[in-house]
Amino acid sequence: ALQFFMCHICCSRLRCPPLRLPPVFVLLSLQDAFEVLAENYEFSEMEGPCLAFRRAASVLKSLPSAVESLRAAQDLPCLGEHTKAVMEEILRCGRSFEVEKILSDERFQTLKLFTSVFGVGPKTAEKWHRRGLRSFSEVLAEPSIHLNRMQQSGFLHYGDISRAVSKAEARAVGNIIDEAVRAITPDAMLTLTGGFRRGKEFGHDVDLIVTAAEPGREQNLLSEIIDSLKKQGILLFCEYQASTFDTTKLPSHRFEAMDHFAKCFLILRLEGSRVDEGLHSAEGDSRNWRAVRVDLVSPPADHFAFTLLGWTGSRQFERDLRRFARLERRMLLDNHALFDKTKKEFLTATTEKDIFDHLGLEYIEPWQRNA
Ligand code: TTP
Ligand code: MN
Ligand code: MN
Ligand code: MN
Repeated sequence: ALQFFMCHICCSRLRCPPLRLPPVFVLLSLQDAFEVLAENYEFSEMEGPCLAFRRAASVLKSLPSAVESLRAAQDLPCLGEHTKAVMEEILRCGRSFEVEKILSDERFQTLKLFTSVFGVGPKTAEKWHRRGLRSFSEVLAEPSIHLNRMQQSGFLHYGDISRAVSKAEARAVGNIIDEAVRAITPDAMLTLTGGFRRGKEFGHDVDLIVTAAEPGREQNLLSEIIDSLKKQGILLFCEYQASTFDTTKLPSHRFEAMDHFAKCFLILRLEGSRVDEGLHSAEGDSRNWRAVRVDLVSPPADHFAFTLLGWTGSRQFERDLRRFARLERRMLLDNHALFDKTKKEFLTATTEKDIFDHLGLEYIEPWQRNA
């Protein structure tokens, strides 16, 4: 039987499944309010307003201090009418009727709960909700629902993988993969990317890039790493996606488009990382390990810089950078390449700095990319 427990207090408030309590509201920050609105639009597949609120949250984040007056709010860029109205309401009364309505909305709460499971996206969550399902136990007890492998692992390791990963745990995972890589070939290179490269203390997973010294030599690398992890008995889940990369294809316009380099989504068993589970602890649970989500991507060496820039994130930073490239420079940028539409040619890069140079931008340090 699948076992799971709910955790409401580990990682960031908005990432966690909502508390099923009567709607008693703590004072919301503007940023949190915008995130709730964005997520609600995402659940309704309304990309325009969703991105508008994400951008608004990002603008607030970039400010040296919190916006506390309507006057300060008036001068901010990138804010539409709707955003301004919500902002005004919160600055005036300390709360927003619209946001509170969403937070206490049964559909929003259920979709948030379901999408907190690894492998469950908005579409699946919506489908389960439409069938009248409201809790994990109802989903798991429903005979007509077929969970795919990823979702099964998502439920099985729910407690562990919804708990934040610390920097020390990310380092430990990095060391395990690094050892596996060095046993396979001496000339491969492992690079930590994602939120931890941006200097974050906690993350929801560990993102790593593995490349060989020469283009083409990376081909079997991921499969061999996976084999090694399997032999060590620490591979709890693996979805491997072979490369579909085509050097002649133009970079994608759409940010959420598929990544073409070989990659895998893993759940690893990390030994010696027992977290004090406190009240959440199941009776008699004294294991000395936790499950950790790991993403591995393996580009050919000559495309490494684009992958590093693309996977370092944040998502909002990547969106903004690609938008800037397209609108200000007539260039297409994605995780694989940079194409100059005026010159009609691909621009090469061996470092991230080369890419910023092509875009006519000063180098932006990873810790400055937390948009
Ligand atoms: P995430 O790991 O989702 O996010 P994060 O590391 O910034 O934050 P967290 O601490 O919550 O893990 O994604 C990191 C970057 O990887 C993000 O900018 C998008 C990119 N990415 C792709 O480009 N393609 C993919 O298939 C995946 C899974 C991620
Ligand atoms: Mn959590
Ligand atoms: Mn990450
Ligand atoms: Mn990731």
